[in-house]
Amino acid sequence: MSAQEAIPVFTNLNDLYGSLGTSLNHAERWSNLAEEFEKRFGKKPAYIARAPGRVNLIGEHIDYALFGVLPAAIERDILIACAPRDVPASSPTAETHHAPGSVIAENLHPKYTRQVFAPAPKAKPADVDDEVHIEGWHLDIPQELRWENYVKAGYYGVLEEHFTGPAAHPIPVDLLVTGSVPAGSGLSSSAAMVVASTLAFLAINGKLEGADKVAKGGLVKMSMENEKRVGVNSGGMDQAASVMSVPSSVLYITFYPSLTASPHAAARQVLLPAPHPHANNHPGGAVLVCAHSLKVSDKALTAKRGYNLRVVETLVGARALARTLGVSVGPREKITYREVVGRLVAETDVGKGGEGMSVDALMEVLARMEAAVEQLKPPGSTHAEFGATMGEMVAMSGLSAEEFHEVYMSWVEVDATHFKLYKRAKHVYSEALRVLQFRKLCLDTAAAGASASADGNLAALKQLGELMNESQTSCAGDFECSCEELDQLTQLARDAGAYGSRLTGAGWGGCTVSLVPESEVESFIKKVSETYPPYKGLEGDALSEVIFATRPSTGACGASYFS
Ligand code: NG1
Repeated sequence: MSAQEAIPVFTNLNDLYGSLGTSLNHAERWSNLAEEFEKRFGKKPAYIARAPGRVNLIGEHIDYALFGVLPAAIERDILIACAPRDVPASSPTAETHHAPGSVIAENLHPKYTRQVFAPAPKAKPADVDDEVHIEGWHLDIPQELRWENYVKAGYYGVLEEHFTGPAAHPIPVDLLVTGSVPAGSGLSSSAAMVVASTLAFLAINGKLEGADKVAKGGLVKMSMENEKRVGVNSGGMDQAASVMSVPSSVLYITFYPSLTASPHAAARQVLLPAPHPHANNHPGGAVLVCAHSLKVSDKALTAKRGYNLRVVETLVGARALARTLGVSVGPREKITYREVVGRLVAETDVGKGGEGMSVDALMEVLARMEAAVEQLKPPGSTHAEFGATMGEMVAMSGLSAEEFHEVYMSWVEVDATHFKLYKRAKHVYSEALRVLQFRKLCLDTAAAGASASADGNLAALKQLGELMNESQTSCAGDFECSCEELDQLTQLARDAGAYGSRLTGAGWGGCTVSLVPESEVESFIKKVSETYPPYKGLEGDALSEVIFATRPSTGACGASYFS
């Protein structure tokens, strides 16, 4: 894929979802959204922005250490129907919904109420003469969790990037949101919301056309920045997967030395994601099954002790490790674990548009890191479990307390007395290696033509499953981002016949992903639903809401109105 590619616009659902069967499942949602929009706003939507959630096969909590990951977009998505609102010239602009760039945002889900808001231009600096020069925008995004925060987060970036300077007036917008990605499930509903919102505001303001149009790479970058406005210092995997994915393919995303996302054809050949759980045209393939633990994990609310704390532990650990390995780090630089190994082996062409070291070289140096991270263990074994105190961590960083707080603590809030640098590093390096082993297994198996031989394919699938299981163990033990429910559900999935099963996404609740023999999907789902206690009593649609086979889908796109 190229970051320069334009965001596609579809005019029919078959092209969008890649198959007739799948598009039929979605057709009703789309037409219902368009009809409701017309009912509520008195006009047809001019554009429908779509952004999918994603499932991550392997590579958890390593995107912000700049290591590659292997996610795929899922069919479940967020849709935002929108249209410009005509504001009569004579209308009083004191009314919020008549102000420039004002938004009326509605949600098809009745629990999310209608919101009306308008961005306020920031005062122009005293030395700028221009009467209409806009320096920046203010859009109130409260700390508390509110659905429209995600809409505002997407809008904010569009305002800041495209509507500053002279006479920059965003147009008033009406929008209606609907979504099928379960919230707090680790399937990236938040990233899908932010990508869809960013896309909707770009489209409605004409920023997806012309010579300066925002392309896929630009949308990923804007969405990553925008998501930071709603609470977490996200690593970029979700936004990249939501924007760059192509149907029926796992995506290999790298973040260093630059963002690249390549559809992983070999993974497709080996895993053979099925268009439909009943499809049996490829014996020996496997399907991804997502299962919700029904423990809701709210990353934004628990960020101080969860996600953001892990980001800090991971970044400080990288600096501390660099020091013990004699790798140079700038005084205020937030070096990442990926950069540490790059400098360790004197990676040369980085920063000059080069691709950095080869995958083989990276695998080789990652294998050496298992021993190297031992140096991050604070003295004393109990200590190793509990981690370093703030004082010890500052000392390990080699910075003064003041510098340390400025570089590592000023941009994020954390709530902890001990920081487990060793355990987090152990997870990050081993997980980064597992991603590359997973990728290599797919490539080797496909190259050997083993996907045609049942034995070869089965052996590969078992090994892929084993890597997923190891990832779960590492997430639970070293990164401590699993929970009882996820541990139980992944075990039950293996007992029910999955090759491998692990949490997907940030963890602490949310979904698992299991690699399941294609021919056994139905019996697998049945067994898990009978043995996982929170699924007791669920059947029909209620059951398929929480456990479902999924097929990698296309990335973010727009659609003109469908009848
Ligand atoms: P979830 O919580 O599943 O959307 C989060 C981060 C990812 C990545 C994973 C862990 C956001 C938007 N996403 O995913 O970037 O770090 O955790 O692998 O914060």
